[in-house]
Amino acid sequence: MKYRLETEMVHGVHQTDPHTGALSMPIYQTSTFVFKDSEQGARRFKGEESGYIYSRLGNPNTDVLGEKMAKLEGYEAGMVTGSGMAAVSNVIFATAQAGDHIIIDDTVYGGTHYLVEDEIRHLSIEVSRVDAADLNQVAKAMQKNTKMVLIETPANPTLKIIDIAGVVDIAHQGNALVCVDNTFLTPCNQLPKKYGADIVLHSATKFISGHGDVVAGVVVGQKDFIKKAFKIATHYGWTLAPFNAWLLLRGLKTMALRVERSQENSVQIAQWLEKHHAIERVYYPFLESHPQYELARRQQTGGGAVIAFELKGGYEAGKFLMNNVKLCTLAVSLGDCDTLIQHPASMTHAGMSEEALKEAFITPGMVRLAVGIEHVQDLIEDLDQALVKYRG
Ligand code: LCS
Repeated sequence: MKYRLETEMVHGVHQTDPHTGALSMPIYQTSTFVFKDSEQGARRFKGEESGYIYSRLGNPNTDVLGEKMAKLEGYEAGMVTGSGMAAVSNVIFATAQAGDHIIIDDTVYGGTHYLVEDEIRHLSIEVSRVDAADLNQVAKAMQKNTKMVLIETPANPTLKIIDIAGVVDIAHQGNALVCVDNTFLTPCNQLPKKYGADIVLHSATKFISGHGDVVAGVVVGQKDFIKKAFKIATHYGWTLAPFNAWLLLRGLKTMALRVERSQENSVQIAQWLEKHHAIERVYYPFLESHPQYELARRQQTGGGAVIAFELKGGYEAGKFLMNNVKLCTLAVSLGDCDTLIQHPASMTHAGMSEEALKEAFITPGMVRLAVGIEHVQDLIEDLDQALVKYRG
């Protein structure tokens, strides 16, 4: 029986302990698993018998989390990694080798940008950076050896929206796979599979954890692809610890509620910011002023819980705001219960060149607010007291 997403997030894949009946899955905090005899060990290594061997090669907590995420995103299989960046690396390594070509949107999390620019290019994997919101640019960048197109939508930190179905159409004509980083929206708000995406990845550090206490990643896709990606992850050692997987399984149970609350807060804050005299511009997908509002409404079921904005006083005013909020916390990351505020140009995206920042429309004055689940009025009052104090 297939239930609605909110129910699947609570129940989903079976986690009750068959030995004790414990409702909450035990934490299999073990590095290795005991064999009955040498023959069994040999059979497991040969793949003739299913069963656990060693936690880098598989562990009940990490396996269940991968399976659950695959189910939620609507794919055949899933796996987890030690960080969101390990998930991005994993997808690139599983799709492209030296001599191949990948396309990546020009607005992505800083870490993803650095990975591609500082590491992947040196492995003789060709990379084209394009504005994938303009489908002509994707079509133009396609080459015979293009293996994968990687996009974030909404993009970090500008909230640019990319037409997933449009990108898939172009990529598939050239036999390239499309990977969507769905960190900002989660399956609660966007199912890239519906639009034909081949692979979905997450920084599970964000909404899946929800409590700011784990760094982790998720990759889901077709069985064969995940098998290949998993092999690579075990070789490179991108494994997630069992306890971290357990925390994420717990996080998933409340994800729908947290996402709902934080995005209700976000809508109200975005609308309030838009009317504030100190604010120049607000970027939030479900504001009618967002340049891709129609696309966001079509592709997403919610606007998410990240808002970017620019102050009339520019960078100085933004710095003042970040140093004078009392409830919003000055920290990077997003998707937590706590509202976090940060400055992309000097923090999450600080290592990008001036030119790359310009291409991505990450302006020096842009501030990013990752909205949490606090009472919205407290958040608005906190932002207001800091905004009105500024005397530029
Ligand atoms: N993908 C997206 C969209 C992200 O926002 C991040 C991290 C990653 C991948 C990498 O995940 P990690 O390895 O950190 O789990 N984004 C961060 C951010 O915006 N602030 O701090 C980290």
